[in-house]
Amino acid sequence: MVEKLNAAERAGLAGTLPEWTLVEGRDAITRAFRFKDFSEAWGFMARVALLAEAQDHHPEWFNVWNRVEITLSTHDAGGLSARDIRLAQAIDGLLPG
Ligand code: H2B
Repeated sequence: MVEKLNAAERAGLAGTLPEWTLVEGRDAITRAFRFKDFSEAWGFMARVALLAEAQDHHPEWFNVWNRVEITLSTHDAGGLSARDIRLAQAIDGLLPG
């Protein structure tokens, strides 16, 4: 059983994942990414897919050409869990800078 984030963990979200925002109306976080072109966006998605498989935790996502939007939530928990934080941090780690 996966536990949802507690109040203290939620309070820390803005600090640990400043680029991610809470989704209105559901217990999930989201981040939008923009790349040079489709090839760059798809390359990023391929790297995210490998992370997701390694963590056995998978994104909900949307892609149009150079844009990728990723939403993370733990279906097994019915909301945000530490698995989402871990995957979001790993995704952020793929980006330059
Ligand atoms: N991804 C997400 N986002 N939430 C889950 O609850 C989840 C998952 N569960 N990936 C995993 C796979 C589960 O279905 C497998 C059986 O471990």
